[in-house]
Amino acid sequence: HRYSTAAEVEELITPQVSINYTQHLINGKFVDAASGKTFPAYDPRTGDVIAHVAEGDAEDVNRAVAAARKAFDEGPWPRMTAYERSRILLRFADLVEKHNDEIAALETWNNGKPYEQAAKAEVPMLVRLFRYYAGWADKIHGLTVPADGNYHVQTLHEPIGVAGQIIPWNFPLIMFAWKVGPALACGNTIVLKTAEQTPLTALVVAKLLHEAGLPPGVLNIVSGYGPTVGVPLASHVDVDKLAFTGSTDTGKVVLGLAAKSNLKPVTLELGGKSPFIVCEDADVDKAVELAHFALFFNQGQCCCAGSRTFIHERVYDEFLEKSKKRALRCVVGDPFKKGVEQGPQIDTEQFEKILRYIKSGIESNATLECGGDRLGSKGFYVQPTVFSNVQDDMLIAQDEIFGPVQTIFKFKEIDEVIRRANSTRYGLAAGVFTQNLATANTLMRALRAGTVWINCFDVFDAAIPFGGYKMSGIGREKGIYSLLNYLQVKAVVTPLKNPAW
Ligand code: TXE
Repeated sequence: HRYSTAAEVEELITPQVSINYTQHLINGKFVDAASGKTFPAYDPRTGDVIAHVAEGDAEDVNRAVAAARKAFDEGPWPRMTAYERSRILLRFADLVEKHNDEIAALETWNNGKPYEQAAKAEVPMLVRLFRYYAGWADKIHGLTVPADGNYHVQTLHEPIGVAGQIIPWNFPLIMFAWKVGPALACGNTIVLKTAEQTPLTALVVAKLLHEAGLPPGVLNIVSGYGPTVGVPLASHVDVDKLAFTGSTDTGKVVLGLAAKSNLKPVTLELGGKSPFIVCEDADVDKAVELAHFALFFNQGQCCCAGSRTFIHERVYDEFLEKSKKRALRCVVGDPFKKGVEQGPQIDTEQFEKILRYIKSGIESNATLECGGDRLGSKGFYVQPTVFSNVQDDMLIAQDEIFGPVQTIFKFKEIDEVIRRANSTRYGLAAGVFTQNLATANTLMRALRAGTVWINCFDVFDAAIPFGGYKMSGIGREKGIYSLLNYLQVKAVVTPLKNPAW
């Protein structure tokens, strides 16, 4: 496989990037961990340590929650005018835009995603999302309700309180935006736990939020591991709402912790095994390109990756041949270089997990069309891999691999592919490739998934809701739907003195 070298791809003029923030952010200040401990952050290109970051535990979570509680109970944030909150979010978006390239470079350094994607997609998506929710801040309001009896009835939409938010490492900035944007627009305060693999960029953008005017204590960030920071946060009785994105197994754990502590409502965005269905009438070249993107984008580390590629038997052979060629053309290499499509996986754990699934695919007699091994001897690079002849009961057909491994299935009938696409514990997304309106209409209704992309994939506008059916999660993020996660509805009933009026 092609491993890009400096000679093959044009060198990027990498923006100067330095790591200025490694401490927790509590009550508007950067502070060391209570224990004084730190943990390493890595460069996935090499596995080298690039920073030592404050390592949180229950004491840091307590301090952060106390700050968030005070900022919520005593203000000014929830009591500020909605317009003023909106203006702070807009100023923040402008500041991020100004620092776009440095933030993107830090994201690439710590996460391994291609710099061009970080700079042109991830950071701009954060900006767009904050502008979107800034637009909502002063449009959140209750209703006047025509109830029976002589009463004036209204609803107040109030912020829910202190939000605990736990995010993963695959899109550190987008996950930050999806969680923090709507929570702030509604007037909540936050304790955020970033993923231990990617603690750095959230601290930089949080600093900018404060520069934009966010009062201290409104957004607190505690870095560290799941068992030592995530567990005390999910269990905290002063946290009023929990939002989590990550694996289904950990989602079950945090839901249990929320139930056992104070029954805080929980939204979960979990794993997936999304079908990508190419019908017999599809333009094969376009379908190949889109199916490739649906799976390989972000090193295959997407919860909604189109990871079960179902191909109609009439186009199967041609699709397979072209998909294999496409995977072999994929340029893998240093994510800071221009033209690189795939960087390293996030860490050694994910890297080894992917190689184990590839081995399992080979052992279960799926046909390895290309790839199948690590790439190079340094860092966490995996060859773009394609399996054909995949059967529904194979492990690689059922589990989330979360890497650059495309699995291709053959189907004959629409009813059959609907049944097979739905026979998974997940239900996050689905892709449908057809030019036939009736087929598209049938599939969009029949597929049990939170998003159905028709003749497109991974379209993530701020206004489009995202979330899962079944074990892919509870609730929706983005759009108007996310606001509901961060609001309480209060019914207010007043007797009418003069019912005639
Ligand atoms: O996930 P975890 P990991 C899937 C993907 C991946 C697998 C494992 O298949 O291979 O999950 O990845 C915090 N209490 N996804 O181990 O553990 C953790 O510190 C509270 C899908 O990274 O779920 C991090 O901040 N929190 C996914 C966050 O949970 C805990 C994105 C996610 O980590 C905790 C990432 C605990 N007991 C992985 N244990 C998606 N939906 O996009 C861990 N955490």
